[in-house]
Amino acid sequence: MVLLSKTTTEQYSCTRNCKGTTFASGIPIIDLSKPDAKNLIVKACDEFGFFKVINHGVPVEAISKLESEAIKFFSFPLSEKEKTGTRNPFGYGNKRIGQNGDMGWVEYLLLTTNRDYNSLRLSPVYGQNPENFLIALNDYLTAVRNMSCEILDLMAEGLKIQPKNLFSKLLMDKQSDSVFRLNHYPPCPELQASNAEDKIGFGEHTDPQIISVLRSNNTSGFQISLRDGKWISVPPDHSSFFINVGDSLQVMTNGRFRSVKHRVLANGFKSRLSMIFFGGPPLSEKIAPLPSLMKGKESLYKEFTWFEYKKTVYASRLADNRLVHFERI
Ligand code: GA4
Repeated sequence: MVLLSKTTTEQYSCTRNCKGTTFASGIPIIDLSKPDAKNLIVKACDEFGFFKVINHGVPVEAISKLESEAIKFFSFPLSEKEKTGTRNPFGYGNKRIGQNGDMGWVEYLLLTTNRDYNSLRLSPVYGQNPENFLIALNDYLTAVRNMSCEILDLMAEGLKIQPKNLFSKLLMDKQSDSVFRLNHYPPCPELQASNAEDKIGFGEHTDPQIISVLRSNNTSGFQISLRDGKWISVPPDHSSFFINVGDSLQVMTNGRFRSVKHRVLANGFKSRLSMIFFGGPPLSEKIAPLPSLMKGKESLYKEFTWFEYKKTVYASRLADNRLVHFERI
């Protein structure tokens, strides 16, 4: 049994599964319809950089339509999926993550969200009627972007930052450099043996952007790392969203909020499908600690543009700490 501090909404209760992974049945849960949401969001970001959102207002149909389009997409033969354009960085990818040698038990589709999907070749792989894929994608992204902005506004209010859209306006900007990712983790046959070791689906990393919004089907595998370095499994919940603080938000809060390290373990029997929206700022945006959050403390980071940070991100391996290059010594 691992003991954790009392969280925003409930006491973490942890059990160990047969492989010794700590399973947390309680993570901070934020009900967006409740008046105390803003304070609970701040508390969850202070403690974990991670929380689950319920009563989020994203229509169930928007989620299920995109999910079924994604299932159709991933069920095509590899050669067909590759015709949609291989990742560079956008497009279809299989096992290779990024450009620097990271591998995982995963296939994915990585897309820009600037509402111009010309980069996507409208191949029949996107379904009998490829337009349906784009409509589902657009509906989902609109709803999830709006929810992300609501969360960021509540966060700013909770932090007493003015104006309250200081974070959300970066995502609403036409030039916002946000990214969307569909990840499919097929069942991994190697894991079916009773003595099999864990296998990495998507290796440990932090997300570089401001905020990440994850939704998955009901297959487990997602884990977060606590401040003491222990990994805990997050029980899946297909009707909720999971929110991660990204590196840029860590910098803007001068290290107060933590960009949470996370990873996905492959499953021997069930497919996992996840959809992640990474809310990022425009390329020219300057990222630096907000003076109102410094309160006499020294700035921990040098100012950089999102463009500069992205260059560092794409030159790095998944598990690297990318912010060290921007820390003040
Ligand atoms: C992690 C978060 C997002 O999935 C992503 C990833 C990106 C990629 O898949 O191309 C990176 C990774 C992510 C960080 C380090 C580099 C770049 C893979 C990788 C090895 C789209 C992102 O923005 O950064």
